[in-house]
Amino acid sequence: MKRFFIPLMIAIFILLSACTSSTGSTIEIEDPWARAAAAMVGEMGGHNMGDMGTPAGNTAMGEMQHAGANSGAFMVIRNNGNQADRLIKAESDVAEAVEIHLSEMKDGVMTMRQVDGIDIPANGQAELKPGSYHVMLIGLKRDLVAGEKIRLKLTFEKSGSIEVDAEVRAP
Ligand SMILES: [Cu+2]
Repeated sequence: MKRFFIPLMIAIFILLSACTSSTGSTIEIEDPWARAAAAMVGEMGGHNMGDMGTPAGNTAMGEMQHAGANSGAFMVIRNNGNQADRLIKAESDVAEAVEIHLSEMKDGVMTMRQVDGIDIPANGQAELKPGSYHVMLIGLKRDLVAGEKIRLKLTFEKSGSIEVDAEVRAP
């Protein structure tokens, strides 16, 4: 009996550790959503950008009023693990390009810039919200209509890729 016992314990131990490591992701995405926006660059979008004479993404208006063709996605990213992780990439089929951005107040003006990633502390969270970190959807290929869902693929340094459906909400 004792002969079997030790190998059995070893086998169980290996199984358990394989399970916990393959469960892998300790990342949880809460309440993902994207801002409704029209893809077309028509009367509004087109000439507005030209008239302003400033590069997109560096205007005083922040992400609220990009020419119609952009949108933003927001969520809370929870890390239930004991190791810090980092969001390093975001992708979606609905936009030509997807970047990770940070909006900030600078001298009373809302600006935003691209960042390399967003740290998700161990047993902590990062909040992506208007006026702060966000996933920038640049060059919408189609309208984002309130009520529908769009697929986002988020890639983390340690946890790999996670796909989520973000609900489109009216601005
Ligand atoms: Cu942005």
